[in-house]
Amino acid sequence: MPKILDAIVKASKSNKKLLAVLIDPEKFSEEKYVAFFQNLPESTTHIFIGGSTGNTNQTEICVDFVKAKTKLPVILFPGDKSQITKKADGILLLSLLSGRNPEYLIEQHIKAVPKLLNASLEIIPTGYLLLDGGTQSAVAKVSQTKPISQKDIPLITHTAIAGEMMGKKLLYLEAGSGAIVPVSEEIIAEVKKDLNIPLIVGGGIRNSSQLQKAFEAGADLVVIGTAFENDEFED
Ligand code: 1GP
Repeated sequence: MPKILDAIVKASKSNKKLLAVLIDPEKFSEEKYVAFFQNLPESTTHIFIGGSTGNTNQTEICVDFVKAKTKLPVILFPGDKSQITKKADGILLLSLLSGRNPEYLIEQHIKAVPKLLNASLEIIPTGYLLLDGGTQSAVAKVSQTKPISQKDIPLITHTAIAGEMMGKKLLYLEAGSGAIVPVSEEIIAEVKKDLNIPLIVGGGIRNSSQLQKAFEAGADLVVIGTAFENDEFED
């Protein structure tokens, strides 16, 4: 039973908004994250763990710590297969549909199979679109792909719908960690119009007004990393 996905789909259908806090295992340390968990917003529904670089060991230390601190679902959001650990509850199996690098469209997935086979991790096929967030993102650098311009709304919407038609269960619009310009409300609304799977939005969201606007435009789940990591989120 795909419990995590079912809950996200249900929430999306009943317009209950979800908030994932993202932890980058490379930046994780126990001292820093004790306070982080004390300050976690009450509205947090998921913990995502992952980054563009980083390895299994760092990810496992981070997952163990997080699981001891919270009962929220812990979902891997891996930059590559080395960040996969069975200790989490689920994994967003990301296909970087905005790019044309086979490594992130299929190669990493093939290499991940030995780790994923027989693991109790819930695997959630996710279409992942990198949009231009106004600065070079770690995703663009590591994946060696170009983000889609936020002006090219037809390309963004068609790529998102193609992802759904290919069987992805979630669609993630990413402006890149630390983006200067988050995904625009116009794009969120346009993508949401014809999409029948839950929509995730992340990158560069630093305050509750931006968070609210993303939800109102149609995001079902918003991901926030940097602002919480640096304790800079403004209410
Ligand atoms: C990055 O979308 C996430 O993959 C979160 O971005 O770190 O800018 O919040 P931020």
